[in-house]
Amino acid sequence: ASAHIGVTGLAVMGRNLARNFARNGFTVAVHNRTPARTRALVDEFGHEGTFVPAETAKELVAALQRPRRLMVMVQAGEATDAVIDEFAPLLEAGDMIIDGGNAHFADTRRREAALREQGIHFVGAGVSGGEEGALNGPSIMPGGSAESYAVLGPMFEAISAKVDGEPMSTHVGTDGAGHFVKMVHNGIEYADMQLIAEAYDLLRQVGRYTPAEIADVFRTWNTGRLDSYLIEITAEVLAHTDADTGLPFVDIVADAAGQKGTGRWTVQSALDLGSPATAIAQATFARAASSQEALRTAYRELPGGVSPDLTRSEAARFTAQVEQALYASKVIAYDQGFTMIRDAADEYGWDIDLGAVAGIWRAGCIIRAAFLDRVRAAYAESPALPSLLSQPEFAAEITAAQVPWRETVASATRRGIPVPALSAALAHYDTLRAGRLPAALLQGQRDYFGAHTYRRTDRPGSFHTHWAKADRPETQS
Ligand code: NBP
Repeated sequence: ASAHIGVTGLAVMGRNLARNFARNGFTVAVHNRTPARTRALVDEFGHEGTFVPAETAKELVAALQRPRRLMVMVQAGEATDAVIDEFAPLLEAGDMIIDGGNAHFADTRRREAALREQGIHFVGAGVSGGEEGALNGPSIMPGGSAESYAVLGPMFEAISAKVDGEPMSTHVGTDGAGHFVKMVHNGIEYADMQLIAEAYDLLRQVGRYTPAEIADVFRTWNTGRLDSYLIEITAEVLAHTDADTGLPFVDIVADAAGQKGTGRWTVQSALDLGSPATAIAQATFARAASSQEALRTAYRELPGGVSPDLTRSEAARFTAQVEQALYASKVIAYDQGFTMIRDAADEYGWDIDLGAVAGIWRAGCIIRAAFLDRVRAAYAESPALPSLLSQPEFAAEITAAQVPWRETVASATRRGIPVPALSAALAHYDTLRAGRLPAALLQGQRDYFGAHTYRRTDRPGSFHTHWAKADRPETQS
């Protein structure tokens, strides 16, 4: 047995990860349900490193050094369970199964608990960066036991993306923590993309800029605090012209957004945790709404607002406002994501270093952004920071952005331009900022119809008002 690691599942992700391991000097045993893929990998890329092709699960296991490390890169869901059921009986205590697919963290928790009974370490590892990241350096978010990270960490760190030599891999936390963090990464990605899309829409409809001009605006923004992969690719998409029609590419694409489910999972988890991830939720619903054809037809002719033309200098001023609104909303969306991770850590008993999470998102993943280095530093300085807005620098930026942020959302609303994520982020800010919320009235309503009781501001205890009685007496329970 000579292989440092085995990879089973050699579609785009598995094949590229196997090549990445091999290019970094690891001997990689490779296997796929359909053996043609295994042969194709070795034929095409065998020269890149040392591969040990295996036709069967038994052969793959026999090729692995102890403790055996087996990375599963198959379709998430039933396929992952089928592969685990096939391999687990061939492994022994101390061996490790790594699931690098996009599993739901609850499945990872279930699988980890079951395999732990057999002494097998099950490591749910979030792998971001798509096909390109898998090959050239992904951001890796592994969960599972600390013992498993002691063995796997150096291998993950070797193949991961780097920032100034620092690897984009860290032991996120136990059992499903890695897949949870990967899920939230994707939820934040949904919010970031939607916020950028809303900013584009405003520049187009209010500023009356062309897609090519907006591409230039994004290029400029990309040299400042918004510097990120998503802003960079947005500029490229907006600058692209459709070859068939000569029209801006963005104008010939059907405006119905797809989704593969990680945004939805994030929102479902946020609801379960009671974590107010509203910008992420609105971004997910915005995709859903865009695909509701019949509803859109039913609403289409209804009146909206008015959109007076701006002078060029007014448009330039508006553009600067939108940058402020986008940045402030982005800080809120990330803050919602980090809050969710903290809430989940409390719920599931994970010890998650939020600064380390921000750190491994600086490269190799879709939400990579210059701004994450400041998030990392903020949590490194105060690990218990309740919110990014508790940090003076972020608080000062949001304070400065406040008026233009409101102006942007107000302009959009007056004109009837939908800004669900920008306005949800602003509402989140105002909700948490408020000295007193109408939640007090909700408590009154709940007590009225359901005797749900309320707490008072002036003394401890739980109270109920007997609403049906004429004098509405209050009792303490
Ligand atoms: P797919 O998700 O398309 O899965 C294809 C692989 O799963 C093939 O190797 C296939 O084998 C294998 N497979 C299936 Br389907 N059912 C199986 C079964 N019952 N037993 C054994 N093998 C089975 O591949 P992918 O796009 O490379 O993604 C792999 C994982 O990585 C997924 O969980 C995905 O969500 C995740 N991921 C993907 C990306 C991305 O950009 N694509 C990014 C990040 C994470 P076969 O060749 O015999 O059909």
